[in-house]
Amino acid sequence: MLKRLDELEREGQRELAEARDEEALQAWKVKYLGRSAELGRVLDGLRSVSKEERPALGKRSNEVKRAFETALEARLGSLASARLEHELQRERIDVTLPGRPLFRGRLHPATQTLRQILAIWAEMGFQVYRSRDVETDAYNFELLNMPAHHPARDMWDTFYTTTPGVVLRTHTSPGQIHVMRERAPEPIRVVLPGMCYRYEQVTARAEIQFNQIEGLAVGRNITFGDLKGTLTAFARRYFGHDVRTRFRAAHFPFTEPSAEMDIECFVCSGTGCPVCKHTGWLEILGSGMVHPTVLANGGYDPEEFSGFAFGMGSERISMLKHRIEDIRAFWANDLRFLEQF
Ligand code: FA5
Repeated sequence: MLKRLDELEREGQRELAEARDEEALQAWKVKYLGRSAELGRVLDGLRSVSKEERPALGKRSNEVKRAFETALEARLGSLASARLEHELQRERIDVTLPGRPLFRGRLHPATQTLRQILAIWAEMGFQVYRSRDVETDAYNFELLNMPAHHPARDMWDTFYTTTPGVVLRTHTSPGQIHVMRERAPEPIRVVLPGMCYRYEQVTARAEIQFNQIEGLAVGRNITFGDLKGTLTAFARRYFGHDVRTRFRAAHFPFTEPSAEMDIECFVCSGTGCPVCKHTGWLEILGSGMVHPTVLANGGYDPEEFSGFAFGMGSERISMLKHRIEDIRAFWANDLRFLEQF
């Protein structure tokens, strides 16, 4: 009997070593450790063995059983790790590696500037009013106090459409008439952002399309002092609290009096440099008190109401703030430029 147990152990271990997959291991388990396995039968038959033989035989049977169980456990373990190894080789994905960064788009620098400027005007109580890009001659010129053949029309080189009397707006000022006609006789405090179009020679400072932000305030007691105070407050919020400003007399047919506002050149602090063309000042906007004719065209009695208006080119302002030397960079779609913002 003991001899048979030794043989059984050898056979079992040999067959176990030959089992290649889980199915074979299961079959091996049934054969060597199952209910009707030979080893089980030996243990069952212990009672019929003589008292003297019984302890040695029992001990040996249990040894073989434990040896089989341990060996099976080890084989199952090594099979599982071999399978894992195989899977890892096949998949070749290392889930512990950091992910690839996704390319994130960003807002165009012109949009960023528009939003920054509009946010400041919003803080100062100005609502955004959107007006159309394609305008009639009447809104772009006539209602702004520039009748047909008025020489001031030459200030704006205009794109005419094939429809007579329809133009691409040359400035955001026609929006003034739209908003006044919509709101009269209520007080107004709005900013009107939008693209403007001019049939101009394209240069480092001038594009054929550019954004302007118009502003309009209409009420009963609005003075030139309000205009100066409001525009100075804006310049301080946008360019920094100690920026110096100045107003110069100018002419626009739709404002009287009219003024252009300059800020002190922040490159040279006013001492003169190529950026400010050695004047120490940089022009940022045109402005003035709304002309009585324009107020009347908008539906406000100029005897009772007054107002101020201004118009700034937002790309030009962005160029000053970020020291951009050529306005053409805004619409050239060059990622090297765009990615800097
Ligand atoms: C006007 O267009 C007036 N409508 C502004 C205004 C509004 C005055 C309300 C009074 C009351 P001007 O043509 O100067 O003015 O243009 C205003 C701003 O637009 C300029 O200061 C400049 O910043 C910008 N701008 C004008 N032409 C161009 C251009 N070709 N390319 C880029 N920006 C331009």
